Amino acid sequence: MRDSAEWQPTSYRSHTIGQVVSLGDSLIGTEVTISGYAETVRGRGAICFLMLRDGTGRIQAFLKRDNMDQAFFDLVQSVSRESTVQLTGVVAEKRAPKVKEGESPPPPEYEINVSSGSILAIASTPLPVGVTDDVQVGLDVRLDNRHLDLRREHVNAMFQLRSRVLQYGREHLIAEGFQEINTPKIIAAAAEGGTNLFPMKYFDTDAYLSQSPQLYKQLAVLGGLERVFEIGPAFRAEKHDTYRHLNEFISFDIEGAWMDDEDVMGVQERMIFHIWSEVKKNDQNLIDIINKYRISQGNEEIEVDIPSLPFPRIPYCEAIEIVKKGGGEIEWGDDIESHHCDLIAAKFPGFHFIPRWPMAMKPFYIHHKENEKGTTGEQLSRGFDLNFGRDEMTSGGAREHRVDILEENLRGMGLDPADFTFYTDGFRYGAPPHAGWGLGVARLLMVLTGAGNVREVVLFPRDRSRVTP
Ligand code: AMO
Repeated sequence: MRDSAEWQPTSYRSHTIGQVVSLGDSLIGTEVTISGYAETVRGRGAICFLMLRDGTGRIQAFLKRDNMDQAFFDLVQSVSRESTVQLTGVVAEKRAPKVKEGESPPPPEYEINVSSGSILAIASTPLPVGVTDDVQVGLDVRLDNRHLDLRREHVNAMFQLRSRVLQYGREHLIAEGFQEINTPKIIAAAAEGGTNLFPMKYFDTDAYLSQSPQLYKQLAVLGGLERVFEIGPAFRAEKHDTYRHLNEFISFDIEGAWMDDEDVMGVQERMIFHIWSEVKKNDQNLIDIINKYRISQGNEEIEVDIPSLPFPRIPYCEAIEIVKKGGGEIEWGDDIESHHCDLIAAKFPGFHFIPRWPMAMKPFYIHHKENEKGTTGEQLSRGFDLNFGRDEMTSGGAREHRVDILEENLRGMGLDPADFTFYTDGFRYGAPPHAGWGLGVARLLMVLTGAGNVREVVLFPRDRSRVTP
């Protein structure tokens, strides 16, 4: 439930239920109007009890037929679960349960003695997804009915946590001098390779949905904004069908002038440290709600373990050796896949960076690593990943800021520099060395909440088979 202490009255309520419950004593005898979802109705005949819930709490309402419009009383008595109801009544202390001698009484609870109200919208029956009961339905049914799924306490808690993570991330970056930008999502050239673009018609020309804010965040820095960040959608037409890939995801990006790969790894680890510390300090109630559900499902509880700084750095060449020693099949120059990451995670279970990938495996905008070659003499880069366990959270790196080399890189990757002049022109008039990263928000949330599927922490996920709701 959300803290609503500061919420102002609205046309539909004088108080949130959370305010009534927490102000308690000081509201006894006061008339309030509350609105919420009907959870249960008990009692027949002349009196009934309605449990009402809003996003901030739940409270029992006491209704007596003689005290109100009788038609309204009858409607409430037969109201279906999850219908929305507005009630006006006086706050009273609930009769305390008897306690045995020597036991201390429980804290007081409050109820509303209703005098009037109205049914705002009747819920259809049966509910396709139960809100307060424990009936299990599959993820697909839940996602088809996300509007109801979100009313379940632990699902709601996940999305509150998501909002907190973004808030703390923003907060940290702003404190480090970054400013928030928004870059276009309709674009003409691929940042991350041409194979996984969603094409679209833009009036009479061809355009694409953006795979990453990469080129534009760099242009913002080249233009003098110095340190920028963006939290926005990225689209990838990848035919993946996994627990961690979606075709639309929220990418949390930064870019900073006068910074290299080490500098932005520092920003990343400090930001994650801040997020974890703030969640631990402020949001244990949300973690507890998620744990209550996890226990009911026979899953282990999650704990917010604040990671220590600095995160381990396991350079690509070393990572390959760890995988080989662990019995994994891998050669220098291969991608490090999830099953390889398991072998690395056995040694480094928490967050860890994998810096200095081979240059040939990195996009054209990545800077090479000077004075250092790979095991077989190949060029290394200033590109890095951040992993947790078997999953990649982030890619990033120092960028090439010299336009002639950039154009050479483009040609080397089979791309035509003429298609990128909107980008390369940004480097022609003095370009600061710069670096940045892109973090998959949902992947980070999976770590924090213990969710086994990225769809759990995305409101309306888009995958190969899902474009609605
Ligand atoms: P990259 O392509 O590695 O790098 O993406 C950055 C991070 O975004 C997340 N991610 C995804 N999440 C869910 N579904 C997907 N299909 C998906 N694809 C990527 C991952 C990944 O680590 N421009 C660079 C970043 C940079 O260098 O600044 C980029 O986009 O967590």
